[in-house]
Amino acid sequence: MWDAQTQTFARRLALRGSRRGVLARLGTLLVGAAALPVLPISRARAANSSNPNQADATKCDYWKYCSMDGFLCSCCGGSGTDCPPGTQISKVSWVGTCRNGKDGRNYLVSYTDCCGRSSCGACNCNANVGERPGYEMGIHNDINWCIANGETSYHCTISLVVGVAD
Ligand code: ABN
Repeated sequence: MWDAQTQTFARRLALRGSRRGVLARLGTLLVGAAALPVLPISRARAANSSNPNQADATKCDYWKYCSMDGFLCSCCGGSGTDCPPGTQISKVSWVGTCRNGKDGRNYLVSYTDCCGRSSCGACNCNANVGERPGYEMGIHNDINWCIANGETSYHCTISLVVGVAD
């Protein structure tokens, strides 16, 4: 049954065009399918786990972590807003817009990596709301921004509410 169906399909395909044409279309299909998982749009939309009503800085679903990508400094000897001792704040930040369930408003939040010590490894948080690829630098989080510093090793990430967004 499977053989018969495959045979019929192959015959129809052969009748419709040249072998080269069929191979070209098949190639396009394969390349397209392989590219799908790396398309930035599918990755950016992948996660929206933040909870507008969560306000615990050690929890990844804290409302202001909606564009976070990294280890939470509040789990690494620092706080939600301060780098841990022995680390330096990165010269480059990225921003996101997150909704605070307390007043229902959207806030501009900046995220900054803390540098100079090896990876903290605790409370990994990857939320990514509104995140875009590197060519939109200010909203790209999936990179070690400590590369802008003398001390390039990445430890953890902090975040600050910058202001009301709407
Ligand atoms: N901006 C946070 C980060 C650091 C290292 C690697 C990926 C993401």
